[in-house]
Amino acid sequence: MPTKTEFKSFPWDIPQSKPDRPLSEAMERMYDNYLSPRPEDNDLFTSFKYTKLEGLDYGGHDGCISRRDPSKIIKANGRYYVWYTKRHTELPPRGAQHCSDTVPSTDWDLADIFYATSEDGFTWQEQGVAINRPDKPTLGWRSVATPDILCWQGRYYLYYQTFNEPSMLKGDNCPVAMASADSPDGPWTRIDKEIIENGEPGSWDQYSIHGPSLLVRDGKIFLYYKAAFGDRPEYLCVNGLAIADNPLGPFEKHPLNPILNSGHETTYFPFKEGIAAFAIRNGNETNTIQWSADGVNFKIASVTQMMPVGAKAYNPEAFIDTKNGKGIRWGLCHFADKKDPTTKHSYLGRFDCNLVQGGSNTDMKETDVIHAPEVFFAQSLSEEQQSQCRQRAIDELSEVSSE
Ligand code: AAL
Repeated sequence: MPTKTEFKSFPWDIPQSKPDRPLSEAMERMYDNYLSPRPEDNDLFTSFKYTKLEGLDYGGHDGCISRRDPSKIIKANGRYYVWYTKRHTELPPRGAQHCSDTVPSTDWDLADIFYATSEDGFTWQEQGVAINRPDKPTLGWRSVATPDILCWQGRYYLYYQTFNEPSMLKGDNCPVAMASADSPDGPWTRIDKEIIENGEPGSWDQYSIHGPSLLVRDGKIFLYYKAAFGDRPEYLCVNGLAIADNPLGPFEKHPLNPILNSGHETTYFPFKEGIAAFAIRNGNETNTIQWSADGVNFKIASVTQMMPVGAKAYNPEAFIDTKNGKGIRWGLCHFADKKDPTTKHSYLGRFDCNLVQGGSNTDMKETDVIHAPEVFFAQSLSEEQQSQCRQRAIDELSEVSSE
């Protein structure tokens, strides 16, 4: 152990590269794990801003209309396009035990894929359905959800989850199918079959491929996805990668899958020579932005908070096979309103961020995000937890006084 006199104190001027002196593990990490010692100078650190969208109707937010899980946003025909899960049912979700042919089990049950366009990214016009539920027993007859878009050789491809039973009957079980079109306005030609098969029995992705997220890299189609594994309620959400030479597949799953150990929903974008990803919740690395040079071996690039749920960005570089991704500034996400269990639904919103190369101006790089007290108190103890905590305190007091 070196004594204090053997080396100088850590300097006042923040060294931009690792100083040649003994360092604690935390300070080693500051230089080894992040792009810069200060998050404000880290191109892959951001805070997030949120804006409500104009133009989409939710029928008074009574839970019968829901929009969630938006796709990446693309620019075409002089406007922005987005696809998403839309549920318009006679009743809000009632759970797998109380659902029927017309009553949804979950927020994404009995849903179709709709699309909307915008000229400014804030006001959106719903244009109608892109992919509806086919007749039983065609794949997806119960629900089609959580789409993402791929632009490949002048054609458009939508990949989406397909349900043949109400979600949560046995789990959130579904494979992915695909449809293609010459124009983002359709008409869409559907491939009503599993385009990426679920894993073999006993494997982590045996029951589901969720949230397909498409990028083009190395001349190939990279499809990232999430699966929740383990018996519920003890499950973990991790992400995998499947790669294909053409949109119809075959999609080959990466031998190192899963490639992200945390993250509910998938958000991926090219950054510098590699790929960046959001790990928003579920798992040890919740609230992190990660990066990998090869699209496979991800490391934490920054730790942040209030990350967008179900987010996809406006990302013109997603399909150009770049090796110098400039990053993202905005996208759409969803807000799941579960406050009143009888009107559960979700709505789309916009997020803004500063995840661009050289975007080191400190706009949207706040480490000190202050939340309103209500945000904390919304996480209140249940009555049961409160009475347990009271009892524990009373017991502890009596232990001390009996000493
Ligand atoms: C989402 C995604 C997938 C799940 C469900 C609908 O946020 O993770 O799409 O199946 O929830």
